[in-house]
Amino acid sequence: MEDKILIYSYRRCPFAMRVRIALHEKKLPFEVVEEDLKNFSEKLRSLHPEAKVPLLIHGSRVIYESAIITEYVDDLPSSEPRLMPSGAGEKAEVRLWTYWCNHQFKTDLDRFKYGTSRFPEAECVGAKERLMVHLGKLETQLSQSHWLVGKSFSLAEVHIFPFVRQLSRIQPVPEFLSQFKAVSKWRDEISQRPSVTATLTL
Ligand SMILES: N[C@@H](CCC(=O)N[C@@H](CS)C(=O)NCC(=O)O)C(=O)O
Repeated sequence: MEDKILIYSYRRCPFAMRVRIALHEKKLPFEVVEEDLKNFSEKLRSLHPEAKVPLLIHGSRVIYESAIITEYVDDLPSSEPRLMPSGAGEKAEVRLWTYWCNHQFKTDLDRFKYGTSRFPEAECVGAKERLMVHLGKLETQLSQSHWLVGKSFSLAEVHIFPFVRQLSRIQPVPEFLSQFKAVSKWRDEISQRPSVTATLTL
């Protein structure tokens, strides 16, 4: 692969973490422009219509939206392993987990984590209970199957793990997390993957 891959990232951003994990899993060399969340560079602002990280530049291509970037990276020729399963049904499952993460899990995680310092009180009421329902959904899946989709680590893990990690890094650690034993085991196993440990040092 000739063109250099450059990502605009922010160390603590779970969306950017998705992209860094995917690139490490695929063993694709890349360079990182570390952005300051409170003061994005002019370059990033000029390239991203919503001024957000992550953003990827590959040759003349500019790609944003983390789950679009990870699919792009996965589709690059001669890059292995494939992180998106090959069957139509399993592809749809990965995209459904991603949709659920972006629209449900993350929504309630943010309301639980930040509360009324960021969100209207009405949105925060019941956030913990909704989050526990979401964790129950993950727990059910991971009690039946080692991975979220199919028989191997996939983009479903790449997309969801950073948010489960974010939840478990809240201080004090939410006491209800220990109830979700399969989720905790899954998170701890993924935390040890070289792609994740490499990502955490960036
Ligand atoms: N849907 C986007 C979300 C990216 C996102 O929200 N990134 C945050 C940092 S974690 C950001 O850049 N926020 C800046 C802002 O919203 O002004 C994706 O998947 O890439």
